[in-house]
Amino acid sequence: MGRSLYLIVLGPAGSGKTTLTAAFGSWLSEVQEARVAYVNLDPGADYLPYKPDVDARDYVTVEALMREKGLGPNGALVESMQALCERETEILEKVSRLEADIVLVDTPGQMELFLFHDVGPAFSRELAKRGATVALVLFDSGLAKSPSHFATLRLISLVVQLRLDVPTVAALNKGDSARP
Ligand SMILES: Nc1nc2c(ncn2[C@@H]2O[C@H](COP(=O)(O)OP(=O)(O)OP(=O)(O)O)[C@@H](O)[C@H]2O)c(=O)[nH]1
Ligand SMILES: [Mg+2]
Repeated sequence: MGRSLYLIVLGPAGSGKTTLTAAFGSWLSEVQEARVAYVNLDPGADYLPYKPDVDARDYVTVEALMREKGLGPNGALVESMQALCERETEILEKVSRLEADIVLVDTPGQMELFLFHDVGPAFSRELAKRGATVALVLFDSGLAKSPSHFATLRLISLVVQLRLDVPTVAALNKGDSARP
């Protein structure tokens, strides 16, 4: 089995991670004829426009934690990151078995939880041992309205690079909805 390229898609809430994961994956498989696999690491995801080959929600969901432990959405999200960390070996084993040229990894909306908890760095470190790993950090282009906005986005992507310790590409997304 050949080694895969892992692309970890990150970005602030609503920056278009899930939509881009699905659209980029379709383009890669249909136009580039690449073998694509999808990993969802967002335990809070409701609907996904792609079919995940490995899904965090098989291990933990934010909804179940809220119901079973009486937690609010943020408390449940923090707890779900801990649960993912505990199942990390199992999840990574599944990811390692994927036969794909490129594995697209969709991450939680609350980027800071994934980054500042152990879970994000632990996953990227382990993926990087298995194949070339790159982080793609998306920003809603509507937020880059001035040089200071743009500098802030660059700083956020630097934080991603420092935490995940893999090459990081920052990209302005939702270009069609940007207003002058
Ligand atoms: N106009 C426009 N809307 C987009 C684009 N990409 C995503 N959206 C919309 O933006 C919203 C958020 O998109 P998602 O793909 O769910 O974003 P996300 O970063 O995965 O969101 P969370 O996981 O909740 O943080 C949805 O309503 C999408 O339809 C785009 O390129 N252009
Ligand atoms: Mg999403």
